[in-house]
Amino acid sequence: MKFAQKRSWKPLIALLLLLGLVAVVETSCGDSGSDGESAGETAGLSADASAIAAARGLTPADISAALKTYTPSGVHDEYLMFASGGHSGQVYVIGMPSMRIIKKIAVFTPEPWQGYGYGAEGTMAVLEEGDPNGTDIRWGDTHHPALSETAGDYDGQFLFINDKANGRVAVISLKDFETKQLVKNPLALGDHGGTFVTPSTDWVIEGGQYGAPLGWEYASIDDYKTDYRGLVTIWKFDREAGRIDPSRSFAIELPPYWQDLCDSGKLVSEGWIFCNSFNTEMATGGVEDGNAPFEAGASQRDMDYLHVINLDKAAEVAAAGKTMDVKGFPVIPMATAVEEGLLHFIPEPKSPHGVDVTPDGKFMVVSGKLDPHVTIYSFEKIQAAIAAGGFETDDYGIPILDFDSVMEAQVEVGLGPLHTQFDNLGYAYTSLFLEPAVARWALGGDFADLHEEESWTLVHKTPVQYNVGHIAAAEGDTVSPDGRFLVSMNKWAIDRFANVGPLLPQNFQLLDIAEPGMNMPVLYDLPIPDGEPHYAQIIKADKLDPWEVYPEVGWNPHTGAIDENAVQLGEERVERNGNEVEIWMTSVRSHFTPEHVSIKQGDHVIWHITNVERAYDATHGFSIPFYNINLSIEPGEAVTFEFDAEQDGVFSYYCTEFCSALHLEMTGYLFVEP
Ligand code: RUQ
Ligand code: CUA
Repeated sequence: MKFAQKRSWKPLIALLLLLGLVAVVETSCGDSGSDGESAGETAGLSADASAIAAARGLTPADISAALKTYTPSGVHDEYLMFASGGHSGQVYVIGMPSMRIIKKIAVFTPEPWQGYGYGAEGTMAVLEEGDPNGTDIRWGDTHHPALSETAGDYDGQFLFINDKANGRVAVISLKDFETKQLVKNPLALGDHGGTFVTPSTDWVIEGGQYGAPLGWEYASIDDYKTDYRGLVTIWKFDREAGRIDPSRSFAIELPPYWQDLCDSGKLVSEGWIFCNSFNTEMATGGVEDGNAPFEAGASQRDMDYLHVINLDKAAEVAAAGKTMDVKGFPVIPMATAVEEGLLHFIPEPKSPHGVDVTPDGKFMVVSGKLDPHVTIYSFEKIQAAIAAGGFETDDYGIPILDFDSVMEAQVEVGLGPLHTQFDNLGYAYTSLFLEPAVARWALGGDFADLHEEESWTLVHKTPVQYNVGHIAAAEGDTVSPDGRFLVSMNKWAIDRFANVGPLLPQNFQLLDIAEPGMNMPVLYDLPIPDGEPHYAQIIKADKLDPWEVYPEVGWNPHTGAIDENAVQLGEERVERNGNEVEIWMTSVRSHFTPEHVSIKQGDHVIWHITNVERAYDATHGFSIPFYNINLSIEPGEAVTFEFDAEQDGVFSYYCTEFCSALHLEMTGYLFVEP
């Protein structure tokens, strides 16, 4: 009788009809709430459908959620979400609304399926260029993915993501979904507020985090105020090359506050960036020596500082060479930034975390973890305050704008507000870590025309399970968000899934935000078996145009051209030059040529393989035991690896992808004669 009390079934029946689930349509759909009827009878569902719903204990809300997310076999998702893979150092690609995981992109961590970091020269080189001082760092704490933009809209060409733990930024091409570049920040060992792109992707912003001496020198913590610094790094992106160009990049020296997240201005505020900070107390910790722990020391003040940076001006100053050199990298000194008028602070409450610019670029929304409000600043008022001058300054001489003169509004949203996203209905959404919930609130300014609620007011909250960090809405960081769907990226999963031991997955919950007002239900829970994915961006799938196979046979994905050692069918060979042996091999269903390779113990081996297939999905793997070689060679791809044959014996190499009926026969022998 559970279903008898539910609301009208008519919309649901219409949906079921669309899906062909209703075999028998009753002419008189019972009034909702009529006593004594079963769900099926009330709804006019087919006997089959209502029996399934009853057996599984599904409510009408469940069935509606299923209908909104179920994606039949072969039907593609309308959106793709690129989610940070957290400590896995990778990126997840997830279809929406189905919430099916479609791919994992290897970024900072070797990944065997993709043959990333197991011999293939291109991938080894990418990983190595991210190594600080030549030290192998083989993981990352990925935080904030950023899709490339053109005129403030995702353009589907590139993805950037940072590694908080080691202060690195990655560039991924969305032509083949492969990592092309890792950039190690020469100034800092860690970061956080990255990556964020400017509306045309001229610049990729990497904000800092914990104060430290620039260039990772040693300095005593007693000299924190003089020797430790904060930082924001501005990487130049060369779209043509598909790479960050460190030689045209620069950084800005900041006080040793802990810069946190950043966002780029857009439209009216294009050319500006906004980074928040905490620990303006400059607490230095040392709880073991009787000092206040960081958590207390760094949250004493009611206000920290939003950093307002004129990026266009900073780029001019850097180009004019008004920089200091730290480890060969140009840094605009704080004093220069003040002199040039490119850096201002705004007080922001309390223990700030997220800063997000509205789609029209007119407002900056800040959340303080310990303040139940979001605070909204007006870009116009910020400009007026800067023009008016007459500022107070902080200890480092940075001008501070008056809070009241630049604040537009505050909205009380609830406990532990963190991050804000936007939709197409004039609403903003803020994650509430402590409640935990997602709050919908009504924007003001030009957005007021889009909704019926009063500007700058809370509209609704949907509880989420549990402890939400970031949220991501469809096209939510662009100048024209799509609305419709929002994903709550929850850090705790507790009771949502089967017990899998003390280490639990994270929980991504899909929310339906298509309707205005108070209806904002959770539709789906997706467990993410990696800790801890932070942020995601969601792009309309039809904006992507990836290759199905590499453009030509012999393609090197890391140079973006035909490889000089590409091998065509019939050109396979083995050549010896002293104790160096070079092999040119092809792969095609279902054999490698050659199938026998005979060398001597102690030889240096250079091995090229070209997958000459032109068929979609005809990938071959290649593995050699003992030597830690494992490749994935996609159709058209040319790969090279090298090793010293120190171990003698007979080694079966084989294709690791089940590519054909005779895949098991796709093998060969490497003979290493003692
Ligand atoms: S952060 S959960 Cu690393 Cu983006 Cu706020
Ligand atoms: Cu090629 Cu299996």
